[in-house]
Amino acid sequence: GYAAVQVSPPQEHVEGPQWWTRYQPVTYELVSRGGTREQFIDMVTRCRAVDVDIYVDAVINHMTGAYAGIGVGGTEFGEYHYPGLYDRDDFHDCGRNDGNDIANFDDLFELQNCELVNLTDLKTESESVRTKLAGFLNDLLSVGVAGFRIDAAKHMPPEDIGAVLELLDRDAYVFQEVIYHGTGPIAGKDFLANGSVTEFQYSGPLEKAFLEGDISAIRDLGAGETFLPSNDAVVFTDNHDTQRGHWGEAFNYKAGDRYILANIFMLAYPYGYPKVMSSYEFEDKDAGPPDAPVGSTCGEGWVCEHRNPMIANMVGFRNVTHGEPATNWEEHSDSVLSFGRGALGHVVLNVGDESADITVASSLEPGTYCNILMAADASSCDGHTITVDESGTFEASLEGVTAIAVHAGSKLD
Ligand code: LAG
Ligand code: CA
Repeated sequence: GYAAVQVSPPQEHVEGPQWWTRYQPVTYELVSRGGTREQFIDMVTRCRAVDVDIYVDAVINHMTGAYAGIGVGGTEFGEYHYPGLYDRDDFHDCGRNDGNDIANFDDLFELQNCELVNLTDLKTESESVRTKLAGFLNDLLSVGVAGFRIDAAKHMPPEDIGAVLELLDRDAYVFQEVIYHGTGPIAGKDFLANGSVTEFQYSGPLEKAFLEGDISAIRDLGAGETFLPSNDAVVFTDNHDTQRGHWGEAFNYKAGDRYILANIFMLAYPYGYPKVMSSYEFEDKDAGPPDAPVGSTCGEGWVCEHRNPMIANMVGFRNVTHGEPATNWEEHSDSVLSFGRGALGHVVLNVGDESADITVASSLEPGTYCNILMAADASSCDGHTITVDESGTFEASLEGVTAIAVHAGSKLD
């Protein structure tokens, strides 16, 4: 039931083994560590055929670090010179700090006009730059891409992003990466005219609830004044930066069952458009992906969180419960939570190490339901059911750090 997949930047990038070389564009040719243009189109086409959209991570704020080098497609580039594409005049020269780098992240001019970690900063206010950026995005749309994550959106004025999007040949789903934690010179909401925005305040409470076992941290999650409206927010447990501890504590697959519970909560809780992270194993935070091609090779260095049955089956839960608000929120203790989605679904989460036996109030129809976290389908549900009585009540027994999820489609009788 996944609606879409966000893929790594597909354009030509600098050489090097680190994962982040893909965030240094050299040209807008679709040739990258991920494959050739032909392979990219093949992926998009096969995904579309099974109703899975592709969202491209669009790096449009900058090009490479300010140095000369060679791209993975063989293009030689110089400092502020990208053959056939951009020259010195197409880049900002903010005249601040040593070497034009952003130093003060609380200064809006600096944020938008200086260089993010030495990356050559495009004049997104310029007509010719905008035309080139739109040409890149339109090329992606022409091969069937459905949407974009606008990388480093906070480093461009919202109206510059809007002007590029104006030039698109057709509608696309757009979400902008704006790292905002409630304070600063520009907020996520300042970008809403262009589309959705990442909600970076979402994962902190999740970590507190699921790593530390304190569910009060996720009570009314998303209702805070500085949070984006639910319909405009993209939420995630972690992304490729935060899972490496880029801005705060790392929270990722290494937390095991506690991480899986956080994903179960995210997919059950009706705030934002949830994004499940899918990773490869790493120790060194700069390390690039394994050589084994992803696909049939989960386990060979690829974590494939998205295929974990507990996470994957919750995508079905989210689809079934779409449109229903959260109901019957019950905190049975500091570490045991249950809530529902009206008559369409219910979850119980035990974030403590101790087992719990509880009575749960729900709005479910009476009957026997299969716990979708434990069973692939109804035939394997023995020992994994709950029975809802006439009043909507059911008894639940949970080991430490486990959960139960049921929905209208998992009703057995
Ligand atoms: C992003 N969002 O705003 C990406 O999510 C994030 O992953 C990107 O940084 C960043 N903005 C630029 O697109 C990543 C790495 C950086 C890396 C950068 C460029 O987190 O560490 O910088 O991509 O590849 C690297 C070096 C820097 C160096 C820079 C330029 O780490 O030390 O200054 O390259 O040479
Ligand atoms: Ca900029």
